[in-house]
Amino acid sequence: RRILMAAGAGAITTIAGPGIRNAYAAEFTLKTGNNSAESHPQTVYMRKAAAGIAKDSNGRVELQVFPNSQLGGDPAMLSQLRTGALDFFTISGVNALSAMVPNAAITGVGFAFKSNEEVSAAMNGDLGKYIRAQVRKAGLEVFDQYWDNGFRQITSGSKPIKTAQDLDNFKIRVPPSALWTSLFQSLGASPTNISFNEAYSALQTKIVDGQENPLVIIEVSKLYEVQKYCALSNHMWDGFLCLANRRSWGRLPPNLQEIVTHHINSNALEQQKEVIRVNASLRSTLEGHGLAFNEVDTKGFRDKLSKSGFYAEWKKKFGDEAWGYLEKVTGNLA
Ligand code: X2X
Repeated sequence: RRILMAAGAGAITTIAGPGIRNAYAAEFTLKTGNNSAESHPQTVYMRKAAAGIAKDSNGRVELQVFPNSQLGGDPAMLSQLRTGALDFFTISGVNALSAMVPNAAITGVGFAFKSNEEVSAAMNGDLGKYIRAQVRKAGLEVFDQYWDNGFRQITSGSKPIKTAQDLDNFKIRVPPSALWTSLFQSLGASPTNISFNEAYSALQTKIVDGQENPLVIIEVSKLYEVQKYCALSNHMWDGFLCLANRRSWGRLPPNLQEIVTHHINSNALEQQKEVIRVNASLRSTLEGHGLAFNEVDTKGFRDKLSKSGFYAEWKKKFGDEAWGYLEKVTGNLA
């Protein structure tokens, strides 16, 4: 390979065909998947990580990025990760992962975090450490830095959502997750679990009236095409964990593990900044696409959650240790 490279890249282009491809393959090929669009910062920065890994490993490691649920919905990608068909997978701990690691969902407690500073303190502190330990106990590897998704907002195709009452019987798509279902049931809505790759068509065919996601996703996945209103509810913060299959990871020698870890974590840090920046700046862009924005009666939402017993129920489910790490950052949530 080195000799051919020295002869010039042109030579390779000329002779490379399907049968010859393997002669130039990396020593380690790793596949990673996600449910985000190509232009979502999650995909953009994962591709940057892949480029850095290829460069610093002198081509020995190739990280192939499959965005946009190309490999299937989140539950399917999680299964592939567990068997090793997929080596890496970035997914929200509140999403399908919570079926396997229930306490990874704790960041999704309604109205827990009030700012990006609180999120960062929690995820870089005891709560993040605790969540990653839970993931490892379940047999998966996880990188230390989280990837940001952002604070979530409710969109609707039928009517603006301003008060908790507006959610009564509102048909809303939520990811496949017990916490998400409980949160919206407690708010009086009628949630349906739908993987993200099927969310757009569920909105388009009006199987559901609405969904909730950060503005970046509403923009890059063009959800504004099938929704009319956006309520700035900030009802939940969400992020992604970069997971790895343990056997795939173990195949890499330590020096290559170090290169991969460095690029995944450093790009996650850049991705966090980018998502915060974009989520904060997209309102006028989305208004330009015809989405009508409104503020919500946050206190009314929170009161409804408290009265329904949501906080008490999930405190019991997550347990005192995990809940303690959360409240250390957020203050009392009951
Ligand atoms: O499924 C969603 O709504 C998404 C893309 O935000 C997550 O992965 C949790």
